[in-house]
Amino acid sequence: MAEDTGFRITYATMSSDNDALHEAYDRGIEEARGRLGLDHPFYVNGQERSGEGRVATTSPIDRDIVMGRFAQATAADVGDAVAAARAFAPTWAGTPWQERVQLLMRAADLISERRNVLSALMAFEVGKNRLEALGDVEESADLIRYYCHDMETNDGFVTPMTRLSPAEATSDVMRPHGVWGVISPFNFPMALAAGPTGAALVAGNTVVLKPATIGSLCGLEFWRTMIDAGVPAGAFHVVTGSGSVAGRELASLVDGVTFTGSYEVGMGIYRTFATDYPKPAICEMGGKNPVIVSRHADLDVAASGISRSAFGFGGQKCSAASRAYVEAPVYDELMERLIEKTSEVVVGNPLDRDVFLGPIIDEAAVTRYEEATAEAEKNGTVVEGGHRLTDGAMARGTFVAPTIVEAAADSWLWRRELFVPFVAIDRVASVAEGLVRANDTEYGLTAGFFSADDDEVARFLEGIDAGVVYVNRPSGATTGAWPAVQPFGGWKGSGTGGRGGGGPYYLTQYMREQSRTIIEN
Ligand code: UN1
Repeated sequence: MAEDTGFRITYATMSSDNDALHEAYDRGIEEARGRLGLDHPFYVNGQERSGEGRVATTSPIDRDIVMGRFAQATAADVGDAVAAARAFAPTWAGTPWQERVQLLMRAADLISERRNVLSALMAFEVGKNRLEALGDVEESADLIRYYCHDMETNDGFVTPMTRLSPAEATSDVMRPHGVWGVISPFNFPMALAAGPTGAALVAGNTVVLKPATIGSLCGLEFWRTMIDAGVPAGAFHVVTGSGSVAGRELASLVDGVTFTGSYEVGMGIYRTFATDYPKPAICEMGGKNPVIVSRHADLDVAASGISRSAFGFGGQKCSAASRAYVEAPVYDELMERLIEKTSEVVVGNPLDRDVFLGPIIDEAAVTRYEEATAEAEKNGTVVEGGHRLTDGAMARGTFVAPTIVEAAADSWLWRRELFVPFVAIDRVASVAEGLVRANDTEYGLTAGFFSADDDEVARFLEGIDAGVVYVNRPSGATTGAWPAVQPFGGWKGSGTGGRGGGGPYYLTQYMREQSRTIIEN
């Protein structure tokens, strides 16, 4: 059992000096160390499979830490996993929904119980700080709980309908599609595997999960926790391997798919998924999330919200704040406070108690960061940061300084998703101009606004094209949605649904309606 440290962690948790929590986490780190550097098979029907070849990954904290060597699934392995899931699908769909809910609630509790070791493994694997890693694990459990709760409040989605005569009875029943594929990203390696998997399973689909290569260990640990909790091995399978082989094959075989990742890959899946007949493809893609700061804003709150959302997990959330438009009269003061907040960001080993910003994911991310900095130097000004950090042990990892830039209006820095701790700021003459520029993007995921003026707030809410919006939020201007609190999903190029995860319209995407009329004689 995880000790009850009496402290609830979400992404909105700003700090924790709770000793019991940290001591429990420290023990999680020690347990996690014992699980590093091992060989990992993947699992079809609970049976180990070795695929073809293994890929070793290292920790972004320190290239000398080998996370593990992960078996690479071939197209044939993925075919076997989908066939196994298909064979079990009628049994799982035929299991009373109350039993599915009971099993999944147990799985959610087991995830919470194991949160310290799971989040420490995650910190090693992707470089999340303590609160962000604990948040990711607890979000996984809460997403599953939310979908179970949704199933219960809707009575299993069985609805009695109107009778045209006493002899006629019609019920409306939401039923699963069959086999669901889940392709999850590195940045929320538990939550973005657990959320779609939990929804698909509680709805009665069987699932094949393909986690990102960096994130495979968390994916496998999530799978094991579900199986340990009693989810049948026929209902949930996991394959590790590349996106171009295993991911592509998975998307070609399943009845429904949930992909979270880049716009390019997501749109590719969305365009090609349905070949023979229409099938659901839920794609959650990128963001280029804007913040608007009005002259009526509390600037301290705004600076805090921007800093936390631009630099939290190194800007590697699709919800990260990457653009800020500030009304001219408060621009200088906002910039001053933002520089101050940024200089207070503690960068270093994310396993350490007081570190906020760990490494970014890999060398390719460092290259993107360096290209963005070069563009700001050429076409604007680097106000703060802009360099790789190599002091001491950081030399063995992929650490960079949190960065604030000013950039010319036509710079690509305003358009391209970077996924690094990097925010561009500009002056605007009015909130209306801020809105026009905020919406000038192919994306529409999250957005933030800071103002004490209610009319302005109403205009922002009406005018902004984004699925998740926050007003005057110091814990995150654009990040930190929590299940049952902020449904999370994007508009435009950010997502297919406009029906957020952890919200009331998500689960039914995993089901199809059957209207059943029976004439009694
Ligand atoms: C993602 O980064 O892919 O609101 C989505 C947040 C997180 C976002 C997760 N729940 O910041």
